[in-house]
Amino acid sequence: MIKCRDNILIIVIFFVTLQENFNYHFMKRLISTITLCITALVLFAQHEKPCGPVPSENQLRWQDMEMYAFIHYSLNTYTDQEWGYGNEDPKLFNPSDLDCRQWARVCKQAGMKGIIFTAKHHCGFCMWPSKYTEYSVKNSPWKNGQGDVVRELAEACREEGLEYAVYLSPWDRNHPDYGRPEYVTYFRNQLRELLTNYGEMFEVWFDGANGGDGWYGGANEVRKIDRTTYYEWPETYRMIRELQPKCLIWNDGSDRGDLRWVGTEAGNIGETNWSLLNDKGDVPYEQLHYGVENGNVWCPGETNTSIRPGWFYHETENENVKSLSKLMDTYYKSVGRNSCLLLNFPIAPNGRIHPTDSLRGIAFKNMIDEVFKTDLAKKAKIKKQGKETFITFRKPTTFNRFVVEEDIRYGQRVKKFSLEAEVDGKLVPLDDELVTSHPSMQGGDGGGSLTTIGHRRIICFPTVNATKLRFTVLDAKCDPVIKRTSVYLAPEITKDTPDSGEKHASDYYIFFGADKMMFVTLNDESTVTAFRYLPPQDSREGLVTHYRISGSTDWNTWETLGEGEFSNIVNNPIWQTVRCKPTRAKIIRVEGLRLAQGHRMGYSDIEVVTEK
Ligand code: FUL
Repeated sequence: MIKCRDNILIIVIFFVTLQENFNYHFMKRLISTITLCITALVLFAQHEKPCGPVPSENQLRWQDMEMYAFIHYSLNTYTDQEWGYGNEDPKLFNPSDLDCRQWARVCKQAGMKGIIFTAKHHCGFCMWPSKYTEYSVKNSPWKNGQGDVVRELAEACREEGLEYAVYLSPWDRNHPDYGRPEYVTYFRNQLRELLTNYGEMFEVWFDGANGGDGWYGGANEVRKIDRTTYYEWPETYRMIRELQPKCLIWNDGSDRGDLRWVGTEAGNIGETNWSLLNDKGDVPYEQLHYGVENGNVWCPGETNTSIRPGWFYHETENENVKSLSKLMDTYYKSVGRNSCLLLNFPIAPNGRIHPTDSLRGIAFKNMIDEVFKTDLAKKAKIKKQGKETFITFRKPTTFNRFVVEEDIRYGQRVKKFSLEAEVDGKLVPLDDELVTSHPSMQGGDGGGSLTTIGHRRIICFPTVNATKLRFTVLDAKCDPVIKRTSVYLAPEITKDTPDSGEKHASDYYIFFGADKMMFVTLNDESTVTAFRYLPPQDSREGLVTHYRISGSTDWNTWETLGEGEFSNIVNNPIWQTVRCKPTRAKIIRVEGLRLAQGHRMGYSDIEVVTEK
């Protein structure tokens, strides 16, 4: 619009000059009228000035990416863990068939516009030969220590025309100095290597998991840090801005980056989603998930989730790759809610994306293309009348998706809107069938409960056959600037539930022996091969982060089946599986050695896996 306004001004000057050179009365009048009209246009264009905070050039470019991939790959891939402790042997890293080009090809075909790679996860192992540590690929057998995964991936992305970026975990369970100022210098040195040696990056992702127990050079202790001060983020941000001016900064802490986490790893953002936060202070879950309506900085939400339950590859999850309907649901609840989707593809131990994940990713992209192939509004008459838009179809038309976009260059404006379809001569309200939460936002006033729009809002509703659609902006911060209204008919897809293919004991009885001790008694003595725990889903209360599991046949002698940490269970409260050597047991004892919150251990579901 700015450019357009400049052009209009040039035309005005042109006509004024032209007018001065004409003597004919008629021509003079005609030219004055045209000049007047154009001046009115200029004034109108000026009317569309920003309303509240607006996105930067970088944020605008980012928003248009819509979908990009995460790749989780590290020593965890070889230890079957989600979080390494920091003492895992670098010699474990020896993929037979590592192929970054395969990753890039798959991601591209899955509709991803870029890749963010775990250059360093919490275990501290570096996937590039950093000169600041020995804990890296240079001490692995892969390519005799001469390899550099970050370089191979950066090159593969460039070849495929994908953007490239890195994840650098601030928490480092390997480094002896973690928790001391020396570590922050080390962290910054590593970041500088990544920012300078591998070409342009579109984003830098810093994880929010910070501090806890770890190896720390052999200290084996708990180290706590103050997230708001320890890393001296403002200094690090200055370095990033200087070295990579086009790079977006991800942060979920108190220092405002360019993007925010959405408070969950389940793959959804609030149906009400303001791309705004306040520039100061901590950001609680509600603000991460829904944004802040009157926030004073532009900070859009990035929805991150994995194509499998976990972030790293686990063979046991091969049957649990997300279904097409689940992925579409994620798409509607991220891209369709004014967010971008960061979808993770884990790398298997051979160094490639597993075929099930790649096929599912590609099917996902095909389905998106299929749904949004034909905009039915293109064949209809669209009439704007104040805050209402009428889409009148030539004949009764069947549809179930509505897409609307604001021109966010002028800020995010719409607070509330409604959607109605004319069916058999009567207007029926259309609600977002994917909205289940946030009661304060439920208007319950028939189609008036739809809230924010932003870059794009997709409304899914049961299929209707209608002659007309009415879209009404009911409340907005300033005059709405709507740039798209489209209508689609999405094919039905069956909701399939993946099956893990294992036998689970169904005849058991659970009781608590103490606040943090649970017993599971099986009807018959069996050979137990795994224990599974689904933590509480709605709160951290009672959620077990560290466990010990034992089995017994007689209540007297107990054999330990497993002991350890349920890594990342707070942010990603999925089923946790503890495998054990086949052990005869009738009673399983579960001890919650540490809880995320509260005093009494909690659970949503329990499974005992036995030999058939
Ligand atoms: C989390 C981490 O702790 C997980 O391991 C994973 O990397 C995810 C993307 O972020 O907070």
